[in-house]
Amino acid sequence: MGEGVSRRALSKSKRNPYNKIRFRFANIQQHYCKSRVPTSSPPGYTSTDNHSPVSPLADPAPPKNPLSSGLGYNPRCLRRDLGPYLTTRYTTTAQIAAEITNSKTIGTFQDIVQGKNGTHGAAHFTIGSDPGGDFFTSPGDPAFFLLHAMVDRVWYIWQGQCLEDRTQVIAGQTNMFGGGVISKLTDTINITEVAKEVYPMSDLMSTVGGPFCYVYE
Ligand SMILES: [Cu+2]
Repeated sequence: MGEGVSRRALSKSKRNPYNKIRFRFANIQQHYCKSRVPTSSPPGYTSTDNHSPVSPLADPAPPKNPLSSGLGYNPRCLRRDLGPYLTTRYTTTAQIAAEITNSKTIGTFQDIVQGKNGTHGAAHFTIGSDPGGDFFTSPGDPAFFLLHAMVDRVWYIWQGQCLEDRTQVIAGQTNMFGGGVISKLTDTINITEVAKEVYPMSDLMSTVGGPFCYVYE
């Protein structure tokens, strides 16, 4: 969805189930983009991305970051480029159910969910734009956290098909894109600035074990 889309144009497609969401985001854009650099936010919303880009895909491209690391101060309006193309193909209930029921091992499950036509990537590219479309800085868009809560929920449902066999299992390598060595449950997770605790993977496999205590209903 481009920035110039009017509410009236959006309201025409009444059958589109994404209408509600699109209205919401259109409102956010209209609110925040009145001034070039918003300086305050209504309660509950984050309006700006203050750092990045690192590897932008947005068109038009966001302004270049003053630091090569992408961590320099670079405030600008958050943008989204919502559209139904990917969601109607790759994040439907039927597709998610198939990802769960067709995956007998954690390796297959994560390869499908995170693969080319999987729900994870499709959800990211549905948000897209800036910073959501930047592989390295997509958490700068608050919608990132809703998206990943859904990925967590899908994993939770997959585990629930056989808790004994599917809770303490991981697959893949220690680096992205197959680099590093095979991951083990004794490998530790250290997210430095975000949380000071360091946990072995085995503590993080269950939503009701280790430091967690939540369920999806
Ligand atoms: Cu993601």
